[in-house]
This record gives sequence, C-alpha cells and structure tokens, in this order.
Amino acid sequence: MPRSFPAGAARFIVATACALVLAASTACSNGGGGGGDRPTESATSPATDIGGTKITIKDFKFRPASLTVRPGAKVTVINSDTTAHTLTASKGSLFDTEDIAPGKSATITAPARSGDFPYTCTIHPFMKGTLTVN
Ligand SMILES: [Cu+2]
Repeated sequence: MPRSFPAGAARFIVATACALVLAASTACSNGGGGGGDRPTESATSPATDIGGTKITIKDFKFRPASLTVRPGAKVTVINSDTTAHTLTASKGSLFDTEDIAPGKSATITAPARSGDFPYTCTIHPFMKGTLTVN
C-alpha cells in the first residue's frame, strides 16, 4: 500500500461533485456564464477610440436619441427595457441590430460617410432617433 494519498482520487472526487452539480443545474464547467440558450457574443472589450458610442433603450426610447459618432464607429446598443427592440436605419440597410432581447446588447457599425441617419425600432415604429456621422 502506498502511503501517499493517490492524487487521482482527489480529482475523482472533484469530478464526481461536478457531475452532481451538472445533474442539478447543467452549469458546471461553464465558468460563470449562466449558460443560456446560445453562446452570447462575448464583447471583447471594445478598445474604441471614441467615447460615448453607446445607445441605451429604455421605456421605449433611445437614449440618447441623437448621437454623433465618427464614420465607421462601432455603436453598442443596450436594451435595458422589458421587451425586445431593434435599432434599424430608416433608409436603406445601413445598420440594423435586428431583435435585441431584454437585457441584451448588439453592435452596429456607423456608416462610413458623414450625414444624419435616422433610425427606428421596427417593432415599435414610434421609437425614433438619429445617428449623426461626422
Ligand atoms: Cu422597440
């Protein structure tokens, strides 16, 4: 009999505990993502050189409703509301987040040319805002 406790045994215990947790919640090996329906686009910390490129949707409103960004800037759209919304260019298909579920976010890329680009929520057409590229 070896004196030392076999290292493998400890691993076995951990693995067993893990399996029990797995059976209970299916969230064991997932290092704290909450493991939902599909893998969320983990926002690799946007090293944006422009501050304030963020639009939050709350109470059926875009905040801010008017935002000025540089051409081609990435704009994060956060849905802090209790229902799904989109942020969709009113003209053409310049940008469109598609449906953003409550509590989720999406990213659009501003047009590469200057101008005022009105947008709306396709689900709630009364929601309006303008993205100004300059
Ligand atoms: Cu909406």
